[in-house]
Amino acid sequence: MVRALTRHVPSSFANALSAVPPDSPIDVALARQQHLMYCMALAECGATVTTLPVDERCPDSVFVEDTAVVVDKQALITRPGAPTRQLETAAVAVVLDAWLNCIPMTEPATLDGGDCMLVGRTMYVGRSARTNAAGIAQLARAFAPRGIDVVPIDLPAGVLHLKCVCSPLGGGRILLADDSIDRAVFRGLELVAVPAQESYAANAVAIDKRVIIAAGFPRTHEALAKAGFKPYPVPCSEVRKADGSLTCQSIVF
Ligand code: CIR
Repeated sequence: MVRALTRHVPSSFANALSAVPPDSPIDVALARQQHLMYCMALAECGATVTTLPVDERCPDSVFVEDTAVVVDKQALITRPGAPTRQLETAAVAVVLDAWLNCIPMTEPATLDGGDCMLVGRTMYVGRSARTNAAGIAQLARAFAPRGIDVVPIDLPAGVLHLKCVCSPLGGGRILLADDSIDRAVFRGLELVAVPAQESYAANAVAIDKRVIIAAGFPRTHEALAKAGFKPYPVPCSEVRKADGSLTCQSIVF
């Protein structure tokens, strides 16, 4: 059984973090519609979806991916790198604890789940403004007993998280934006290339052969279909204004 944990969009999402102020303000009603479509796509792809209630104190809480990293039946509850996001983890830990063995990350470590990409038994982790060396060390320690090899990766300038430019497709395959991370880093993996002008679409949620992608990226859609996947485009204009995309809206395990 595949589970997906998501979280409802608060009204305070209008004040979510963004590196650059968006051209137009976040439309919370539209964000809620798009979130619903995202949850429906997860269900359509075979996941059993659990959606946590709204927490108005946490504008960025829809980006639940950043709060936990799951491998097998174990979850590392993170300390998100943005201090305003550290309140988000408590509710996630409570619900994950029903299904998984949860380990809390401790100070001074910080890490965002968006920096972690599991491929087979390798966990690639971005060294980012959100994920520090102590966070990477605690990640490695948490999952070493499960045979996970942690591989840190330097991110290109201006990239928020590792999975902004790549995401796992299952079975040793990844989606990777051209002109982002050197392909040599992923030697041995099969790459599905996303053209540089569609790099936003390199963040996608794969469940078996089905892949939820951002709507409006025809070349990525075509590349995935050609590689044997079934793409499910969903609109995500509003999360994009807050530097979010697809994987960040769920924890799939
Ligand atoms: C933030 O800056 O933390 C949020 N506005 C966006 C987080 C997106 N998370 C992700 O891609 N994993």
